[in-house]
Amino acid sequence: MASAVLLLGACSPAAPPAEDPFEGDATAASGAQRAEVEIIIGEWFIALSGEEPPSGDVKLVIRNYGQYVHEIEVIRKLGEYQEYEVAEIEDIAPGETRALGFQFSPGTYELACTIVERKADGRILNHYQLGMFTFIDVPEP
Ligand SMILES: [Cu+2]
Repeated sequence: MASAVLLLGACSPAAPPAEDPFEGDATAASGAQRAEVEIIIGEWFIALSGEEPPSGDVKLVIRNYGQYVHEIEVIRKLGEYQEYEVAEIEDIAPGETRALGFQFSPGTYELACTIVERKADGRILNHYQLGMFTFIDVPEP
């Protein structure tokens, strides 16, 4: 006599959606207060629209008011000759706004666009040399 065997499909629980630490508001869920700092960029400037960021968890909101694609590198300055890149947002299109979650320590940072491009008419545009950098000083908490 044949017995019927029921095969039940394994039911694996759905994984919760992963939070993107660079785009979302991941810390809001934990109840932490995240400061927001707006940075405006264009030809040929990088500027904070408000106050300098505090130390700790900060959401950088970058708006490209220019006609060209730009990028933002966040560079930690350690003394006069030491520095290292700690974050980067590339390919920010004209009119685009991008967000980046970042943990600031007290000290000096440089924000820079280091794109070097050759235009159709042969001009070479070095964004940094044209003025796309600024320094920010993050105070002790
Ligand atoms: Cu640029």
